[in-house]
Amino acid sequence: MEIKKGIDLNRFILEEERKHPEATGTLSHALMAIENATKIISSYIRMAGLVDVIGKTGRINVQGEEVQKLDTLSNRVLIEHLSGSGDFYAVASEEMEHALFPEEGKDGKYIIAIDPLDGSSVIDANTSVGTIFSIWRKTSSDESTFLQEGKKIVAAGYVIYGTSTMLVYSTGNGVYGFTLDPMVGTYLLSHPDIKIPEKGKIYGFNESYYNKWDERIRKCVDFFKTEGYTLRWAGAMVTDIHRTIMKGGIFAYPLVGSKAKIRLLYEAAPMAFLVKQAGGLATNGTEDILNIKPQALHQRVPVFMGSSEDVKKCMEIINS
Ligand code: AHM
Ligand code: MG
Repeated sequence: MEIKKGIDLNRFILEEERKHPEATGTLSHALMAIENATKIISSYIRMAGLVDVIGKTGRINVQGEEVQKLDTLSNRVLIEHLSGSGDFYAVASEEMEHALFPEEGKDGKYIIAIDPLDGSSVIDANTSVGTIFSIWRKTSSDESTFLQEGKKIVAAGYVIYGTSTMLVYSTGNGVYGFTLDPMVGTYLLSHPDIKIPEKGKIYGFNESYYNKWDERIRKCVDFFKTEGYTLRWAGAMVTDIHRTIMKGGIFAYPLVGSKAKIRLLYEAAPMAFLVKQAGGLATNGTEDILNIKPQALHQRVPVFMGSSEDVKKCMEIINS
């Protein structure tokens, strides 16, 4: 099929499904549920500042972070849309301590992990935030079904609520980007077959931790600076990774002291899947992120991902 720019996401999903005669349609339903939920989240975000969706709820989540109203709202909207179809057996969310089994009695084939609103600490500054999702096959009937390597992802994507709202996803067959036409309320294919440049000129590290990094990480950042790279840090992984995929370069969140920040299941694995599908690399410093089997739902990992040459150079320095 020749991929025409401008085709809407629903048609694209269905045409993809037709390429697999054995497909039952459940993955398509799942993707459409996310599509609809993220349109609603986008509309709330576009109204932020006018309606009462900004600010803290006063609760602390399982990550030990303050829960923003938009975190709760996004989590609820996604779960509502992911329930009821019978397609999903379980949902794990960065915002919930335990996975949810929303469809008791039905034997959904897929499980989904979500970061409902990534970058919520910058939402009140009106900068870009996002939603991250990954869809996997159910392998067992309890929470341990989520403890799978990223290479087993069936589909993953993110929505960036940026200058425009864009949904970027992959089912393991390239990366496709759809921009939401706000007048019509439809995602339209705007970025077919996205490829990350082999090398970029931007490094995205939170350099305020320079003194808390291992010396080898400092050397890596010093190298990029000497080479004339420029720093960009949005404070939202979706925004930083989207920029990295579009423009090239490297995004990293190394250990700060002995602590990692990025969550393997909700953030690192789906983003690594997309970056690799776009032709880039993603590692924790010693191994491919897609080969790491989580030991726990909320496990965190160091990440280095982006243009292949930049990630390779950084690993060369770190492992020398
Ligand atoms: P969140 O999902 O609670 O928003 O936290 C994850 C975010 C990432 O999106 C981002 O890369 C990182 O935390 C920002 O960290 P920092 O506070 O060091 O800028
Ligand atoms: Mg996040």
